[in-house]
Amino acid sequence: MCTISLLALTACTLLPYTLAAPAHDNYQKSLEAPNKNPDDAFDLEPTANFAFAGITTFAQLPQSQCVTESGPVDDILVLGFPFDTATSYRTGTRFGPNTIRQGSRAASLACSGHYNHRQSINPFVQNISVVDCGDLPISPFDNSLAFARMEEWFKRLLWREVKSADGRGVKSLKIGRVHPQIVSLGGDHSISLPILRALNTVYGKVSAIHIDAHIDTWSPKVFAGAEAESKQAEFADGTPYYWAGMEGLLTSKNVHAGIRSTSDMLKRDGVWAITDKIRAVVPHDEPVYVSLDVDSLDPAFAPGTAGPASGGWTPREIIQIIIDGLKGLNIVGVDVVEVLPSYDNAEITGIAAAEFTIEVS
Ligand SMILES: [Mn+2]
Repeated sequence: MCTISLLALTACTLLPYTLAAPAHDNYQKSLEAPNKNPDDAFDLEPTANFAFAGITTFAQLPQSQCVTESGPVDDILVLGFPFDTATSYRTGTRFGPNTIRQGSRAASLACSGHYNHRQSINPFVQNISVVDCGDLPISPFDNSLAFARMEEWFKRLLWREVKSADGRGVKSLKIGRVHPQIVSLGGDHSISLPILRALNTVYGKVSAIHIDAHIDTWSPKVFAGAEAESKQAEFADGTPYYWAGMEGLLTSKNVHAGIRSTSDMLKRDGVWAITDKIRAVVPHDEPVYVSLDVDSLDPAFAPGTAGPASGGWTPREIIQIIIDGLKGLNIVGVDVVEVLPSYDNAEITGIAAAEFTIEVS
């Protein structure tokens, strides 16, 4: 009988082949290739397993020294922000960009060489050029210097001419020319502020879709303390959207999603109610910025993050919200932040963050 154990099942399944198959059939090729001319080279055509070969860039994209080179840039630029000195709790998100890159190795394989089955597109071959620009050089010693430099680097990339003749980047109605779309990998969440300051020079006010466990609009007087006696202490991972609002970088049509106090809405009304709400608030034809903090996930799905909060979403829910909630919006910039590898067992958070980055880009 073949139902007693897996071992017995395997033995019974293999037995007929063992008896019926000729000694040298073509069912599987042997690495030794005994009938092959020994002078022939091995077949070295790329296979699916090549996802795990070579140097790690995001989704195995070509790497470009965008920051130091001059001339036109590609349509979409993946850019790392190894910065975590504005973190209020766990430190170490400066290593987040490379964790997301590592997580993307499996993601690119799952997408069959970048083909995205969920959205039925291959974002990397649709006449759009995408490169991994590596990480920005950011000071870990002086946050005011770091913020100024993040803004300036971002601005310089944003204002570079786009390579493709038909301008597949993001068109600014305000400026009337095409700019690259920059996908930022964090880093703690404070990086959103210099990015939004830089985007403001091209797009003016943008509407933010901020997906996070926390509001990140804390009053600096509360977050840093009323007696902080340091202006710089008011710029932290819990205050970027407070400052973005106060500095006039945002429209009045913004969304927080994933905040723990709204988890009941997901349970009560489901993912579709949240996507409907996002689409009802955010304008469809005006510039939108998407900021995705991985702590919006439950710590079960994102142990590697700086500010974990229980009772969060699943990756499946966030992916669905990205696909259906953001469809057709005029997205001018994206960040995926707060990945912290030292707490990230089995690359759980890095893989989820990579998947989000692919879906949202
Ligand atoms: Mn956050």
